[in-house]
Amino acid sequence: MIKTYLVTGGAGFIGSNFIQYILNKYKNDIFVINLDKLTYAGNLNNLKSVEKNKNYVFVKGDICDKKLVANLFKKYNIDYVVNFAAESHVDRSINSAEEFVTTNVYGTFNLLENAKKAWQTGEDCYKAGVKYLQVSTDEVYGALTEKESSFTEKTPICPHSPYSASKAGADMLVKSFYDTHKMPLNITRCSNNYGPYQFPEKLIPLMFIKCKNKQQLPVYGTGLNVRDWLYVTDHCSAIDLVLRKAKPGEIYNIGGNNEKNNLYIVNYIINYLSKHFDKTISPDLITFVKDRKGHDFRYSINSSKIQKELGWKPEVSFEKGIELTMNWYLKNDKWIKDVLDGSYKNKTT
Ligand code: NAD
Ligand code: TDX
Repeated sequence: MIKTYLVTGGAGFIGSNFIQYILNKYKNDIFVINLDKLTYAGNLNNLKSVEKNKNYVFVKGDICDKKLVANLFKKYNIDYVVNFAAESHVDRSINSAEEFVTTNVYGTFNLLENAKKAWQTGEDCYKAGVKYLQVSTDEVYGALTEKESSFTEKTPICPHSPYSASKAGADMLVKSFYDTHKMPLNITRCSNNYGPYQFPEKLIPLMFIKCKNKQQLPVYGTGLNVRDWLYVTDHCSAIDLVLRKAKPGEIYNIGGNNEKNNLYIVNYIINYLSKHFDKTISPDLITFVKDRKGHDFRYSINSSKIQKELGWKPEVSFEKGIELTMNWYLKNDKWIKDVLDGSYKNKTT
């Protein structure tokens, strides 16, 4: 039986990697509808490799649009919803949070409500084999000090930024649809991703581009804040596994055991580019700038639950993942140029 996916936010960084991952893995056994509003973060150049695939269709639209989402459920026999659509950048949420609340909270509610209507066959009963998966983040747990132990699924939710608060709000709504209506769903909470197609507002692609152009590298505060880095295809494989294998109602943390501080990451990029691109690139480019407001000190994920229950493990080491990422950005000048000059926005189908 062909499985039909509604992937939202599939033109963004992780969503586009996920669509390529599943089409490559399941081929003719799946059909994928990509619903994306194409905000500044949506880029159809990310999906060139699949745009002619007969098992894939792109729909430009908003997850908050009630009619549109209801119509998609009427038109297609959707088995899986994977909700990547979100405003995802912490700094933007500090400057202006409204879109974060609208898309991340209301948009999630609209998807849940429509999936429930389409899938429900009786009180607390649903069509066989359907599932809603909410792609959440480790940031909903708040921040750790240097010594505290990693976040588990039992760590209390304690978000600090408007971004993480909106993601936490969405998580609570999703959980309520399980607790109240027994809707078949899961939540995944992943650590910082990196890899091809990441929008260059996030640390790794931003530093890569600036470094390559020998521009100053803006490190917030002391540069000692810690993130737990995971290569994007390892996130995709975890989502795939949770969607297909996990018991409804379960929450899974996903992480690669790769805690690094920001200065380590920036120096790694500098060394990589000075070795493989231009040997005059040096740490002199590092510039310490004003700290991010409410800057979470450290994220660290304990992913033993998904490893034990579903047999997931990360396949790509940090060194390999950075090499793959740097080489991808080095080879994809045109992708970068189109993002920087805004011409990526001209592609709408
Ligand atoms: P992204 O910003 O690169 O992409 C988001 C996508 O969602 C874009 O294509 C955008 O056009 C689309 N979108 C935004 N608002 C929409 C709306 N109202 N309707 C339809 N589409 C809309 O984000 P990303 O980094 O790929 O993250 C994807 C998801 O994974 C997010 O939910 C994020 O919270 C979560 N997450 C990200 C990371 C990370 O490190 N990037 C880590 C853990 C979890
Ligand atoms: O210019 C910069 N300088 C800098 O020092 C930028 C953009 C970031 N930083 C620091 C802030 C963070 O400590 O680097 C670290 C990583 O920053 P981001 O790439 O903005 O990621 P983060 O804030 O950790 O959030 C990310 O991980 C979890 C994603 O953006 C979220 O969508 C995801 O949920």
